[in-house]
Amino acid sequence: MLKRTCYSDNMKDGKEVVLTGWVHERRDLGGIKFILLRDREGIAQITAPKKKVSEEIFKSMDSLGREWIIAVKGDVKSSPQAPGGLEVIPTEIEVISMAEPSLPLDPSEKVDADIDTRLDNRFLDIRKPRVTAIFKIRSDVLTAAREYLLSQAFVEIQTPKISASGTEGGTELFPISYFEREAFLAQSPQLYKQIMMATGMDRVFEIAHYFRAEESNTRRHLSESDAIDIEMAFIENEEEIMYILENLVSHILKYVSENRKKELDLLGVDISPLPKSFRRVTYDQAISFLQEAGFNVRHGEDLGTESEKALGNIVKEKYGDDLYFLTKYPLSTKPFYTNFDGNVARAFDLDYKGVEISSGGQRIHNVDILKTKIKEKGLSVSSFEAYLKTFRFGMPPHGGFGLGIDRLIMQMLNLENIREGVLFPHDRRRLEP
Ligand code: AMO
Repeated sequence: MLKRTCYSDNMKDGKEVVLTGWVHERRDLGGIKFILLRDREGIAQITAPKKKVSEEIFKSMDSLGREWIIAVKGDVKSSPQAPGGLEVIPTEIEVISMAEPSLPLDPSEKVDADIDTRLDNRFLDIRKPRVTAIFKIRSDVLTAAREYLLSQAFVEIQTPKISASGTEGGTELFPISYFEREAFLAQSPQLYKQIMMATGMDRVFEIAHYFRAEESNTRRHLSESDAIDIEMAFIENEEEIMYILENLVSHILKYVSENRKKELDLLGVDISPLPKSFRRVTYDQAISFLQEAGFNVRHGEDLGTESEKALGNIVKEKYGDDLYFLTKYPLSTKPFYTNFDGNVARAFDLDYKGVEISSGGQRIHNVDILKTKIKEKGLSVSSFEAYLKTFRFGMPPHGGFGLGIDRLIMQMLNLENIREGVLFPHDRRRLEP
């Protein structure tokens, strides 16, 4: 097999190259034939003028089908009309793998496909340069997140994904049979990351997969999703956590805008301007903004999807901001572990263009108060024994957040559906591929 010497975006005029990739398109103008060859980094034009290539090559180009995999050896020439201003005059073409002629999805995007057809044929869908671009950006989001958190003395950890209890409210749990007992797939690393604060490790983060049995099939919920979670100790208030979160998100956006210009252009996305610190909108302000705009929202309730979306538009119109914190929620809307001042939770959400991408806050670190709050939420103290024990032998004040990676990608890249930014999304209806 011919061995690839470079990707399509790294060819040099006058050099001999071997490219490997998929037949994106074929054109025959009689005296000259073209193949558009697609690889991971773009599309290269293979140009075969009858007079300049061997008869064998000229003929063999007719037999190639769409999405066949080929290796092409040839000479690079400048050509103003070709993608990237270069074309390859082939001296050898090798067929590596053939494709059936009737494709279930068109990777050249000449024929539109709905989201279900795309996801049913995800391996073909991801061949589209615009879809590949999303996953290159996603990889950079994780690189940038690790870079920032490590620079702030966070230690990366992994915690169990099989749990004895839920953390974020019982209804969204996936029960599993665990030998003779019932167990659940992890909804978040909440209890473990808090337990880590009793170990002396101070600042930890985890990037992992979580499971929630979301009943409704919305454009922003998945059964399996990914998150960046942090927990940090010796804090005075939730502002210290918000500081880390805004700097983390700013770093991610900056990193992507600097390293993925080509991919962002392909997706038609401009993620500037890049704010360093994000506006704080209190829950009370948010409710008044929504009521003034005629929305029927009641003080004391969590904001629903529609209110969040409307608030996103209001904040954008009033202040020009895409990213903003929602602070000072009523305590009743937050989980049992949330610290508080009276009826106000010391917790926050981070919204991006009207969608919640993160939530977090300062936690309760007094074990007696924690037990009271567990009971108040109608949960049983005994099922939290292993967690509660760690609060009895020296637990510093602490807090953290969970940042949904899939939601961040969806909002950053203006994707219509969260599923577009996930390789193989699973939801209530979809378990395959
Ligand atoms: P929360 O439940 O708000 O907080 O989740 C944190 C973030 O995770 C993302 N997310 C989801 N994304 C896609 N599909 C889902 N079904 C889904 N559920 C959640 C969202 C959300 O903002 N333990 C707390 C975090 C903390 O306080 O540290 C928690 O899990 O972007």
